[in-house]
Amino acid sequence: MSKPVPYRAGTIAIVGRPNVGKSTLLNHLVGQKISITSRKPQTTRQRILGIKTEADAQYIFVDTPGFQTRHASALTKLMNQSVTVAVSDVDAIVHVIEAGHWDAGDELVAKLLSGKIPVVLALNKIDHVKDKAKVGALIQERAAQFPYAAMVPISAQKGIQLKALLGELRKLLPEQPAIYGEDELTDRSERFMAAEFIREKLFRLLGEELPYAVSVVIEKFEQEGRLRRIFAAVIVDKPNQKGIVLGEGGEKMKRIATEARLDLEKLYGGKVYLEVFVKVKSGWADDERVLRSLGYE
Ligand SMILES: Nc1nc2c(ncn2[C@@H]2O[C@H](COP(=O)(O)OP(=O)(O)OP(=O)(O)O)[C@@H](O)[C@H]2O)c(=O)[nH]1
Ligand SMILES: [Mg+2]
Repeated sequence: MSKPVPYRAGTIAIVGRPNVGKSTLLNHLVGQKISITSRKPQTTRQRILGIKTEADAQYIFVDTPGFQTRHASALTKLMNQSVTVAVSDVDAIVHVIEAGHWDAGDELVAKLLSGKIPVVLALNKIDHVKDKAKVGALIQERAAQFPYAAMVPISAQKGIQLKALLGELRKLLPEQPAIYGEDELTDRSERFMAAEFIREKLFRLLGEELPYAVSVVIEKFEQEGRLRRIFAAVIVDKPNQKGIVLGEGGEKMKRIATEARLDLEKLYGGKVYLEVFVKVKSGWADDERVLRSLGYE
């Protein structure tokens, strides 16, 4: 008779330099959009859990901000700190890099990994790589540098080889019962998700620099049956940025709010009434006290 498969559950930190596809990976693994993504680096600012429960295992993924050296501010300091904390207290780590590419940013992340917690190297965006030999060469090079538990080329966006990645991760989780309920997808509140989804639209719809000068606070969140009524403030750094966020005749803000509302309705499974204002708070990203009041940990 074959032995029953033991149940495994544990926490896995997803780390890497900015923009390698960590949040895209978390969303695909969990099967639901939880963590915001954009083509701009430093989209994720705070740690967020994404929980995947299967018949034989529960994977508790921790998405983290991209570990970085640029834009030194109190905000980036807190972002880097959250990565350092995340990698110290988990059962396994996925280090995400771009397939066929290794640079100083990746090296900096590798230095955070002590060797005590097993690391799986995920070589992401393979759909984007023309020269597959480069991926093989990098795998050999990395294997000589660090005792990875596994190395898996993947595409987070196209869902390529994610089963193989999960298989490797399962082996690294302790045998224990599930920690979260079957229907739980994240540890974050609906309020937090609302602020994040609005921030995603700001990242996607504003120019190159402005997204880094904005933050979002939920001022009121009410629920009446299946309707959520949300009042949010977009915090900008300088008075002239207010007009840019609003756009001509408020058009830009209208689009930001509409796109955020549609995403939130999908996430909550109910109607959303969303009102978004813009407020000026100078130097918010440089002041740790202001950051804490805005909800940054
Ligand atoms: N071609 C391709 N693009 C991808 C893949 N995975 C992610 N991307 C893109 O890479 C960009 C960054 O993705 P994110 O998931 O926001 O990256 P991140 O690592 O979370 O970034 P930060 O939170 O800023 O550190 C987005 O434009 C994604 O669509 C992939 O497998 N293939
Ligand atoms: Mg991210």
